[in-house]
Amino acid sequence: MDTEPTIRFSVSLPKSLLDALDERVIDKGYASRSELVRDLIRERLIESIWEDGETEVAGVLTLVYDHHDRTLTQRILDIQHRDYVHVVATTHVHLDHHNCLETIILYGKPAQIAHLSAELSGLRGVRFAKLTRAARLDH
Ligand code: NI
Repeated sequence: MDTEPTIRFSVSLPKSLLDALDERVIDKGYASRSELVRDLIRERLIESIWEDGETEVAGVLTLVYDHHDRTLTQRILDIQHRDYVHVVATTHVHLDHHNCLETIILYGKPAQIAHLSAELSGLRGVRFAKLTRAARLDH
């Protein structure tokens, strides 16, 4: 990675907002305000890339589901095979005798990823589902 110059700039905030920021710096274990602000800006950039809808993005879908429901396992597999162009990788963990945890890394246009993710998340027998939005960042 090439070393880009870091620019300092000042920001005016109401005191209470700055206090809330500092609280978050401490709670989350950040080394400095700058680190936290950089992360917040990147989060917002990723959100705008997703909202824009034109650029390909990545998503990580986490599912926890009932291992004993064999038709569910089959439906999860069928959907991924049908939409294989958007499925980059899958990791399956047998959490215990009853629960499977699966992370599915998805890649494509935001609408495609959101649709596929909603389809998998909405299957009967899925006990937990969460999509983490990610994207390529140049900064
Ligand atoms: Ni399993």
